[in-house]
Amino acid sequence: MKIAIVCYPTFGGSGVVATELGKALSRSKGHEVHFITYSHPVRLDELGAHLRFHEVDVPQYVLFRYQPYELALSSKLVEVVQKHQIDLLHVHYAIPHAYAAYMARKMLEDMGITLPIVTTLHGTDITLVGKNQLYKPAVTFSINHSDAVTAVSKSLKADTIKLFDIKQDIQVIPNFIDIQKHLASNIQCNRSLIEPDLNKKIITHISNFRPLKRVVDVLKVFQKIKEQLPSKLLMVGHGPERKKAYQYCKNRNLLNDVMFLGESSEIQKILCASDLFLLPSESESFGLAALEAMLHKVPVVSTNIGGLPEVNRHNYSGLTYPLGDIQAMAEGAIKILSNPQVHSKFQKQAFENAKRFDVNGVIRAYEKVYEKAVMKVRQST
Ligand code: GMT
Repeated sequence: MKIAIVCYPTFGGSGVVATELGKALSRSKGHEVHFITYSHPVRLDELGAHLRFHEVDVPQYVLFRYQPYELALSSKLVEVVQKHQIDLLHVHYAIPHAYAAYMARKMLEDMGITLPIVTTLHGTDITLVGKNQLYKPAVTFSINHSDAVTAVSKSLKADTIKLFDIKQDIQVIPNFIDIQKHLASNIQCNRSLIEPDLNKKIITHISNFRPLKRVVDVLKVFQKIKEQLPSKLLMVGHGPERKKAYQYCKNRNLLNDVMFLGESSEIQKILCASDLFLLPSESESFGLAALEAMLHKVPVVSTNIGGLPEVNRHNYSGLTYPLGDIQAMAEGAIKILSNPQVHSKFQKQAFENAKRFDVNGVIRAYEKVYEKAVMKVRQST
């Protein structure tokens, strides 16, 4: 099949999932995959005859206060679909991708070309941005006019049905990791590069530092852990709350124990050296970073919000707590970290839990959705 994937090219979860999905579809199933987005996706580290990238260029006109990205995207979609005889379009994130996809489909219809559209909902396109009254009609319309819709967790599916007037079936297909690729990668884990004192516990947080990630809660939990156990915190990522988090540490003399690493392409090296992962978010449709931590045998202490309990099983892969319960999160983390037997049990269980999300099952599920969408469009023409 020739599949075009539209996504955000950044470090964010939806872009990572879309890129890894495209790579896996091409590598293990022989599909031809075309990524269409405004810059080279960060995780797209291989290109070839079956894996292509098309940049959406938005001409800048001083005449316009806002440059029309959707217009440029839908025009690019039409161009790529025609040129490469694309069979199906898979858009990740409803805003504005599903909307632009619909416009492209309409333009293509005029040229006698039919284009099935699959939309995958990721989270903030529904729970934060999408439910805004300003966008709601466009998001509802785009979801209802897709040929198939998937959501990355049961929780996100329920939120979508609650917040929008949905006349579509929504299939839950979780995010994924690639166990075989991970095992084959054989990472040389050098913990001492991060912390020479091997007695110190390494705690990690990875996010885009948006307010909903509650990075100050991460720091507060860490402070409590540090009172009981020698430890170091790695803050990985960049975003609006980074300055606030840095200032918090500076004011409390924490900068010797907290490292701000920025956005990193060396997540594997960071996670393989980590003892615990913290994710105290106030909203999370899935929590891909937590799953990636589990793949590296890192237990997760998180909130029990949104899709997180579907990913992080309480008392198995880690522990989950109500939003803002700093004391409980710290006590839970200390319980895991202070006893080597308990820690090792959680490490093994975290990895076992990650296996439930292996790429192979997920790829097959997406292929079935694609086949159904193609059939649906064929039958209606
Ligand atoms: O919040 C982020 O980390 C970015 C955001 C995105 O759109 O890339 O992540 C969303 O999609 C990820 C992949 O499906 C999920 O793992 C995240 O939980 C989800 N974020 C939220 O729901 C807040």
